[in-house]
Amino acid sequence: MKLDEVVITKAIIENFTKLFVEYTDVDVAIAGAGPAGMVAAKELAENNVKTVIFERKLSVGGGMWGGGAMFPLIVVQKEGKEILEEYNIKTEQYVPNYYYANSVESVAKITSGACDAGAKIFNLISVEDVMIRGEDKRITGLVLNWSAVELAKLHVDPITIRAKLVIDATGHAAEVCNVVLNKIPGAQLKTKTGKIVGELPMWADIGEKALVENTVEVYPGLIVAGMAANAVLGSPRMGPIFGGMLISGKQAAKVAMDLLKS
Ligand code: 48H
Repeated sequence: MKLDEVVITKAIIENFTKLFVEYTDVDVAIAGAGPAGMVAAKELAENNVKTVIFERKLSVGGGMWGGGAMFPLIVVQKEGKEILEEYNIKTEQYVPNYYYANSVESVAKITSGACDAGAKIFNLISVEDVMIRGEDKRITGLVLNWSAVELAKLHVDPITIRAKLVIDATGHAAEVCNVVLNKIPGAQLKTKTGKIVGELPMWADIGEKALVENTVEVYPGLIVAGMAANAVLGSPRMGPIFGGMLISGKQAAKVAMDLLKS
């Protein structure tokens, strides 16, 4: 049978549109497909929570690909190793409680885990704003545009999806939390200052431990996860140890599921 390029084109456009329309109304929308966002997505989808991730870049994986200073290995502690093993990622012990894994294998298998669980990942789409409703100006969705539009600095109006909850997993920049503070008059985050406290200098032990308790609903309808959680709540960065990101992803899913039930 001869191949017809127009059939290929229709297969892509028709099916992308169908899928995207299905995901304009979800339980949980996640901004950012780094390790924290993707682990959260897997946990949620596995529990039949309709979950979508929007990722600005062409590739998912955030800061995990590059390991530490482009040496493609990540380090995790015992709890992190156990999560990597859930994804079938090979780990080796270096010294007690320090394990390492290949960063490329880690991204590939974490991505695969999220997809297999049923989470939908849309790449090349940037979250540029939030949708709000009600007296408490609750977050009720995300405002999206093609990353190409953002990169080209074109003025093209965005589109919107509705979500019962949003997770800000955008890493150091905590972009969704910044939007909330910059655009919602009088918005207060549930942090000690009501604002983004800001990330503290490197202190791996404290930074890793802080991640679980920093993974909270910081604003009505908005949960913060991963590096964004430490940036918003004011805890240290931790360098190329990734256990906390994975644990925070799981915690974000738990917080979301508890909120969806309440
Ligand atoms: C769509 C967006 C937007 C947007 C950003 O940076 P990440 O890997 O984030 P985490 O929290 O999963 O992991 C953090 C980790 O990679 C890290 O940076 C560590 C451990 N640092 C320690 C240290 O000391 O420096 O992924 C975030 C993702 C990226 O893929 C972005 O492209 C994406 O979010 N993103 N996607 N819309 N507005 N903003």
